[in-house]
This record gives sequence, structure tokens and C-alpha cells, in this order.
Amino acid sequence: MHAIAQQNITQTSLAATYQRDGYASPISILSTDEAQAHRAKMEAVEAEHGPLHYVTKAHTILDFAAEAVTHPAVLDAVEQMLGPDIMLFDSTYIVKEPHTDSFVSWHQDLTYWGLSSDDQVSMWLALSPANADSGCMRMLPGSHTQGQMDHEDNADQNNVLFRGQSVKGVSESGAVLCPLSPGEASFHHGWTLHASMPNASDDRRIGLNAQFIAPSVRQLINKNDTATLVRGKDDYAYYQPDTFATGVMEPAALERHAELDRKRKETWANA
Ligand SMILES: O=C(O)CCC(=O)C(=O)O
Repeated sequence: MHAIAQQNITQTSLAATYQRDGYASPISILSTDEAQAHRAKMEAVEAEHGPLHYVTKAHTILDFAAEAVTHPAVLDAVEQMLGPDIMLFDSTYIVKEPHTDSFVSWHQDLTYWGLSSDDQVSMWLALSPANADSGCMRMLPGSHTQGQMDHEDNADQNNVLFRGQSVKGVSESGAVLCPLSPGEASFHHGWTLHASMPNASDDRRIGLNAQFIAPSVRQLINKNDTATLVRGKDDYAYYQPDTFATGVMEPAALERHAELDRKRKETWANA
């Protein structure tokens, strides 16, 4: 049996909880109906264009992804964790198909992003039930305070991660599951150890991951990286902004996106 996260977050305790544990979950973002409508649009795109799993910068090709990751409830939560000035760095659907062995090994996100500091937070928004059965996120509370740990690349075709990157020998006894209903999100820091198990359920497990950084964070690997101010002010101008999608898979957006996706994956490979 795995312990379930019990944070009892309130509006006033969110920032302190996140600072203490390195994650916050669950936070309500969309209603069940809104999450279902988002999923329907996303799956209609997949039916026509193929899988959206792990396609980076989804907000530049899908208007409904752009809307979800800049939803006021998302930015209000991020503001409490990151401060008033917020850049949207990336957004990606992460899908585990029903009854598959896809898993995510223990890792820390910031190890592979080429960023100069850890003023960063990620959201994982559930668009289908994410629970013990379907392979919801697992977090190791407090692990963000230990800084960067050694990762090894592991070629395992079932590992969702780009390089199969893993921290070995993680003591899982303190790990907690973060179950989410559709429309709820978890937020985690880039040094928080997290992982997830295979999807043993009959449904797809679909999450929309969005990554936010403070404007002061530089990109050290990809000089042409993009990020967009979504709240507050940018006193640094380190990034060209992304063009947000105003429709669905529009040709000009897809053309821009091909290069963005290539560059992002090149950064992951070279970090
Ligand atoms: O979708 C998952 O199971 C893991 C996602 C993840 O590692 C992340 O959002 O940083």
C-alpha cells in the first residue's frame, strides 16, 4: 500500500506547504465538465493528427492548451509559489494508455532543462482520473531541499522520460501518491523527486504539464529558448516570447512549433 498525500491545503497555507514539502496537491483548477471538455478537444486533435503525448510547447499549437495553462486559478497558485512575475516556459500532455507498462522513474526535472536557477514550478493538471490504479504522480516530500542529485540515463522503452533519467536508490518509504480528479492539479518544484507507476486502469491517464519560471532564470544551453510573460513584469528580457495558439494546429503555428520542439529536445539531450 502507498501513502496518499495529506496536505489539507487552504488559500493561506499553499505557499508554506509548497515550501515545506516541495509540492502541493490537490489544487482545484477546472470543473469536472471543463476538464472533460478539454479532454474531448484534445482527443479530437489526436484522432486527426496523431498522439499529443510529450509534444512540447502545446500552448503554441492548441488554443485550449494555452487557455488552460494561463487559467487565473493556475496563475494564482503559481504566484503564491513563485512570486508575482511569471513566465510560461513549456506545456506538454503526458499520456499513459490503459493497461500499459509506461512508468516514470524517480527524477528531478531541473537536471535536464539547462536553467540557471531553481525559481521554477511545474503544474500537472489531470484531464482523466489520476490515482493509484492509473499511475498518478508520486512525490518524495522535502526532497527539494537536498539540491541536485546524481542521475543515470537508462534505456527502458517503458520509461516515459526522454532519457530514462533516474536517481538510483531512492528510499521510497516516505513517498506519497498524489491522486487527482479531472480538473485538479498538483504543483511541484524542480528539485522534488517524483515518479509514477504504470497505468493498470481501463482509461487513459492524461495530464497537462506546464512549467513556469521567474523572469530572472536564464537558459544556459539553448540561446534561442523562448518563454512568455503571463503575469507581472519581466525586468530581464532573457527570452523571446512564444506566439500563443489562437486556433488548433494551424499551419503557421505548426511550422514555428517544429523548431521549438526540436530545440527543446536538443536541450534535454545535451543537459
Ligand atoms: O506524468 C507523469 O507520470 C510524470 C510527469 C512528470 O515527471 C512531471 O510532470 O514532471
